[in-house]
Amino acid sequence: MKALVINGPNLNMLGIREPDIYGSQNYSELEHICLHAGQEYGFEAVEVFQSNHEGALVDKIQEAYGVFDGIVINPAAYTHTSVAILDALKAVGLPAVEVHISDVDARESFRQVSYAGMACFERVSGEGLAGYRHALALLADRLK
Ligand code: CA2
Repeated sequence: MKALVINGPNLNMLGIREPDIYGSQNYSELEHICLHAGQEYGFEAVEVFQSNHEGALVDKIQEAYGVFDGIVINPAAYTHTSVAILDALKAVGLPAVEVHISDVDARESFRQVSYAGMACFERVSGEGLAGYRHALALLADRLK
């Protein structure tokens, strides 16, 4: 079982600003949580990727085909805008879990639309960085 964790724009800024919304842990801690959860749930490998660029996120999803068994994705702002990311997830057909650090449904109305979520079998939202661990648990259950 191999998992790819994908993070979208500005998530590399975690811990630097807006701690009231996204917490005070930084991006390295997010990576650590994912790698640790991967071991805990029996993944042979977990790769954690981040980009601020939509096309790079699409490329990474495509490259996952035949390499990874599932995807955990926080497309960040592209959640609410990107049909390209939705299409890439559909194209590779890998089981995917959508994760958000904040509770997007309790925020602005524009955050309540998720294109990527239409290609995901589950969504985790509002659990902070612990949500990544939860998402990997859901993915492991699905793959077993
Ligand atoms: O709650 C989430 O995980 C989001 O995907 C985060 C995105 C936001 O656009 C989504 O609506 C919900 C924003 C990520 C930006 O992260 C920052 C971290 C620190 C400082 C500023 C932004």
